[in-house]
Amino acid sequence: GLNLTDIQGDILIGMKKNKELFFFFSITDAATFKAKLGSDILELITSTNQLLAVATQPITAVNVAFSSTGLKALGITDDLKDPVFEAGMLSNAVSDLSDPGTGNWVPGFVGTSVHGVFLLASDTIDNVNTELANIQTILNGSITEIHRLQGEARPGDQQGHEHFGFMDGISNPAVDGFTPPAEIRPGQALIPPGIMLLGEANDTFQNDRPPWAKDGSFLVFRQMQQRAPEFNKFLQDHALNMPNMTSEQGADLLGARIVGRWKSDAPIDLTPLVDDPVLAADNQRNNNFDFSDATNQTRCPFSAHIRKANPRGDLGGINKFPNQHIIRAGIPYGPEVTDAEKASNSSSTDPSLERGLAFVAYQSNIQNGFVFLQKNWVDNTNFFRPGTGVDPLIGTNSRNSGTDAPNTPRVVSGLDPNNATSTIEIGIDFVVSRGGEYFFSPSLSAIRTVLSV
Ligand code: N7H
Repeated sequence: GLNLTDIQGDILIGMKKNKELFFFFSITDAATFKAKLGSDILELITSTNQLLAVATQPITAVNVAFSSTGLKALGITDDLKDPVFEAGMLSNAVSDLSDPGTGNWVPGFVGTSVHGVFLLASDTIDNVNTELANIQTILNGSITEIHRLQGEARPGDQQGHEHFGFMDGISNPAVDGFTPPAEIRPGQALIPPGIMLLGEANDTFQNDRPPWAKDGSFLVFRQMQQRAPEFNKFLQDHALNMPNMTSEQGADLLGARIVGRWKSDAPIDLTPLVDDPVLAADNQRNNNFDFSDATNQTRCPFSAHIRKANPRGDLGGINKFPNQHIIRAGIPYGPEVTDAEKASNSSSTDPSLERGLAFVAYQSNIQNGFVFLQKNWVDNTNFFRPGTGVDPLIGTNSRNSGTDAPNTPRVVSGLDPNNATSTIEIGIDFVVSRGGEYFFSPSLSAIRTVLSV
């Protein structure tokens, strides 16, 4: 079995708290940092095992991960065998991730000064800030802050939903040797542990990594701004015209077809025309589909976000592409849409009103995981059929891996259930990349025996 006391808690199970702070730092005094990492920080790091039972969960869960420049700052020169991690996100954001450049990036992500990130998760922001202050005191000036992003679950009945209103974070793959067989949900992919953890079974470079890298995982971080008022306005303006549906219902249907799930989480492949909250709440049914209707898109468009990001039966079954899986562990950030934004149908330019998704994805091979999903599927106009278009939800008009010209509206087909070949032009990006970085989330023993010595 896996050594769950040695694997950081966010990777396989997720810290799953209502508040999570991402604190990006630069190491300014490596000797002090290493000494404190081993003597005092290590004992604060939350393992997978600790998160499994409520009784052992700390008040504030703490994880830490390092960028490739961060590992170098600590004097680590071993090759982790992941060129995408090695080069950093700045190198492939345009070529692989369709970012239009770094004009929209948080300044701290531009460059190579982010050495690491602390992930602090708890029930309250006070708890998180107390733990951050504790860590900063321990580290005694050996790091400086580059950027922080305070994630928080949305309030009231929107808890668990992201800023476009959809339930998120439901479909992660089950991991062989970790997920108890009785808890594997019908329709859920079951992947070998090495797709998530370096050095485990089916890791591409299982026998080729430095031994200390075993049971670590690569953490992809992206700050993805969501233009919720613009998204909602688009749905209203392009509400699908269906018999016996109000225009509001037609707008909801369009949203569901763009995502592939209703706001409740019910998959449209199972309930194509009307939301079904009972189905959504049923763990045995809400993931049990494989897009078997591969012809006329009356159930789910080929372009739907969840079909682009995990095509399931389209490519011959949920386990046919075993390397193309990530575990998502993100959380929304930013305030609710204000009345003024609602009234103007546009996102405020006030930085304190920025909202979106603090996107986190784990995998053992960034090229096969996140980059493949983003480049070969999400941003590829011809996936999984010629003319499908890029992902209508998170795709951008500056994409470069498709066949459409950059900076023109993205043309998406299949969204209208009445006419699968008709297309919709989307002239605005609903999601704007504010940048990010690639990190390595090491095992606790790696921190003890290598990173802190
Ligand atoms: Fe997506 N959203 O909240 O609307 N995503 N996603 N994602 N996503 C999913 O299954 C969303 C993004 C995947 O197995 C759901 O948990 C938003 C990126 C994958 O069926 C919803 C953003 C990438 C799945 C969203 C965003 C992915 C998935 C359905 C950005 C990878 C699982 C609920 C702001 C490149 C698919 C759920 C499956 C599901 C949303 C980004 C990938 C609602 C708003 C960048 C693999």
